[in-house]
Amino acid sequence: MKVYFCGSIRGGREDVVIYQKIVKKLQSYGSVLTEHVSSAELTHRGEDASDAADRFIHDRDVDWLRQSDAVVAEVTQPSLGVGYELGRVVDMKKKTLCLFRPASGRVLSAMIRGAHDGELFVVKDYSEDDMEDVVDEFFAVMKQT
Ligand code: 6K6
Repeated sequence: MKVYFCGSIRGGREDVVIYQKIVKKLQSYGSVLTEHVSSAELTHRGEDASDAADRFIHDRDVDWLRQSDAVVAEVTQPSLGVGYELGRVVDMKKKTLCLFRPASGRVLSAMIRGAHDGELFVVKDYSEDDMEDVVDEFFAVMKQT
């Protein structure tokens, strides 16, 4: 199983410790194509920006999205890149889980919350304490379908 994990990079790295915990959990289900998203060394600058490097990242990541069997996104920290990836995966009809922490005090974009269909695209409120249970439930349901 190939899992694509989405998390904010240039949108801000405040939640990187949570990304690490999610990626570790996802690795118990398969290979995580985007493990680097949880790297503590990667800053909000997302390495030095250049048009060529950004094109490479975009093309490689869209390719990985196509290859993935499931997509899991942490959507609490708003990120244009994560929003873009989610728009693309809706079109690709991939099984997708969006994880949002209401305790952050933020309100999730209607374009993500409103895309929830309970089957292919699932949006779940969670806390750090129940993250593992929410991920387990997602993959348990996925195996049944
Ligand atoms: C170089 C070496 C490691 O990372 C870099 C540069 N940046 C990116 N590398 C890989 N994926 C990226 C990079 N920048 C954005 N993404 C993708 O967009 C990831 O899959 C994230 O889920 C998402 C983050 O978007 P922003 O807008 O918050 O950066």
